Amino acid sequence: MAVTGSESPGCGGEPPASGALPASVNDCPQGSRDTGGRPLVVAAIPCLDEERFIGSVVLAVRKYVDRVLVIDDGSTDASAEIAAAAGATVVSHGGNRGYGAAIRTALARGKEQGAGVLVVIDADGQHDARDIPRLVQPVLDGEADVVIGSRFLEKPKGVPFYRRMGQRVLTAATNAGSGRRLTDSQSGFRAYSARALSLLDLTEDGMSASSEMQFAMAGKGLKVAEVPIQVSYAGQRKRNPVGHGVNVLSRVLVLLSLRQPFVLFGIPGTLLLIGGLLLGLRVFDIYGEKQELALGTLLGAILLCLTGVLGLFTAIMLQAMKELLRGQWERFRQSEEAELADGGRGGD
Ligand SMILES: Nc1nc2c(ncn2[C@@H]2O[C@H](COP(=O)(O)OP(=O)(O)OP(=O)(O)O)[C@@H](O)[C@H]2O)c(=O)[nH]1
Ligand SMILES: [Mg+2]
Repeated sequence: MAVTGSESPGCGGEPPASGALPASVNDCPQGSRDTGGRPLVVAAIPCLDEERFIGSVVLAVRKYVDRVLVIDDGSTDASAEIAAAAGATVVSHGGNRGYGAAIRTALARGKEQGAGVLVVIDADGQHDARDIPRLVQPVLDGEADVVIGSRFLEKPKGVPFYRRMGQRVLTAATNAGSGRRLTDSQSGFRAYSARALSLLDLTEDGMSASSEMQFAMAGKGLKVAEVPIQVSYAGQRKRNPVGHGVNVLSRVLVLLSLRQPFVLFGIPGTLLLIGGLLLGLRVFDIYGEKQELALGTLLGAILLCLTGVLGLFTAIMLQAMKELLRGQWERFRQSEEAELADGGRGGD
């Protein structure tokens, strides 16, 4: 993992202009400043081929944070060069590892740099950097570990209908799976506390990372807040919304089945098995009353019992896989962190 650009701790240094938020860092060549004792606010921007927007996004974000990191994920355009020229530190994956992998790198880098708050914001200019202070404030006040910029907390302006519907389905599935009720499970505009950075543990490489985050936040007992944001959809869309929606939804189901196999398979399996056994008893009843075999009821009972046993078996298998994967994932994380530390030593 390569790092370009540089941070200049100590650049600037006066206390924030207003409240607990950092003052502008426009006068600071690499977007970094001495925080004078207040929590360090770092922004991380996952980026893939965003040369049209990344420069202006970095410049806009720098006004509200101490440092800007751009996690470049194998962009084939000039994104990395423009981001560095605009004052960001570019962390390069060297190839496309996916949005979720970029978020993992962002969290790890934020933690490594001692961020009191890490803001993650998209590189394509859809988010408004002026919203950063409102996202950061609940973390600074100790009211939240994760603050999500929600497009749906207030009436969304200019969000196309098909997107609203798609987002609603993904949020409903993620809420049901995680047990946490949020209005926008897929927002890429978020702020994290230092506690969240050290506790969140993600595995998803793709766009389903936002849903996985909601599972992880619930699992770790993190305090979550939402603040309303408006998003611009003026530019061209980059991904097919149907393919994107199906992909995230299927990953949410996989996540749920791996995290809570007994909820997804064990409970329905048990209910089906009980239903099958009761139907089986009914077959005996009918035979006792009429001396005839109720073939339809018998077939129904066999089908229910088989499906129930299959559900229970799947739940047990997934539980065993979960235990196995936990060890594997720990090893993978350790090697990823070692790689990140090597990159940091080589480039920072
Ligand atoms: N590092 C990294 N960033 C990515 C990847 N895919 C997307 N991104 C960035 O993640 C952010 C969100 O991705 P988008 O493709 O804009 O997703 P979206 O906002 O849901 O979709 P649109 O409405 O079409 O813009 C943008 O800043 C992208 O540049 C990736 O594979 N790696
Ligand atoms: Mg976008």
